[in-house]
Amino acid sequence: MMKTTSYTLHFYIRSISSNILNFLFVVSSSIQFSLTMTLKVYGIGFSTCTARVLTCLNEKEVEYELVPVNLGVGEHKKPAFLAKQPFGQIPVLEDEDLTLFESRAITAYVSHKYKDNGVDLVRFGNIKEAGLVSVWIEVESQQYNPAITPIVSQLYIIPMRGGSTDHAAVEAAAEKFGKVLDVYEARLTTSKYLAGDFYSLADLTHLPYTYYLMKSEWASLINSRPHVKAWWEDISSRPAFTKVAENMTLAG
Ligand code: GS8
Repeated sequence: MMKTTSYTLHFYIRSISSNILNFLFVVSSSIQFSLTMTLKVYGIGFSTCTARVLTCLNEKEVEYELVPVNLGVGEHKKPAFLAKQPFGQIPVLEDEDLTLFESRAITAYVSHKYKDNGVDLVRFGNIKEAGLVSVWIEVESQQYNPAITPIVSQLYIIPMRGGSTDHAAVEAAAEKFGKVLDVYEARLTTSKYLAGDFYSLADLTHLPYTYYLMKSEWASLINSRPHVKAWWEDISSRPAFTKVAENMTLAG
């Protein structure tokens, strides 16, 4: 009788301790899961290149923490930040032991790492479509961005830093940007989006600078080209971007 009671007690204690162990295992793995899963983006909501990264993370339905970098006090030029981004610019992405900078490279990484989440931004299943996505990502970086940046910079960034807009420079830049947009207009008469009839990283990467341009009188550059205008209205109304745009407060 004594022996049976002792066995039962022993079994009971073992089963409680194994339940506690299971519980602790579940708790510790979920803590570990959340610690390893949360990406950190160092940047600021109003920054165009930060907005590019955040929009991509939203499209891929990936959780992130935005770690503010105080540009006003030059935090991005201090050693702690330079250790992450040697050129002293935002954004930076930290994924566990990996540190990445250059917003377009970050969006490519996120699109590949989270292949099975959200929208397929780089067309994994189709090498030709993937090739066209790469082409238009390059076009943004090599043609569109250099042409639009001087306009946005003159209108918003220089005044934010206490300078004044050089309107002659804006007009000269607008003329050059118009020529780039003529190529876009022709392209967008043949497909709904830049790389084909599907939304991709190629479209996404254009969002932040164009958003600020559209807040200015130079929105007419986009609005006067019907296919570019329709494309803009489509891509800028995606929830992944409208959420980010709420913090893009550089332009009134
Ligand atoms: C450009 C980064 C950049 O210009 C990228 O990440 O795509 N090619 C890089 N960052 C700007 C903010 S962009 O909104 C920046 O950090 N400016 C502050 C500075 O240069 O001092």
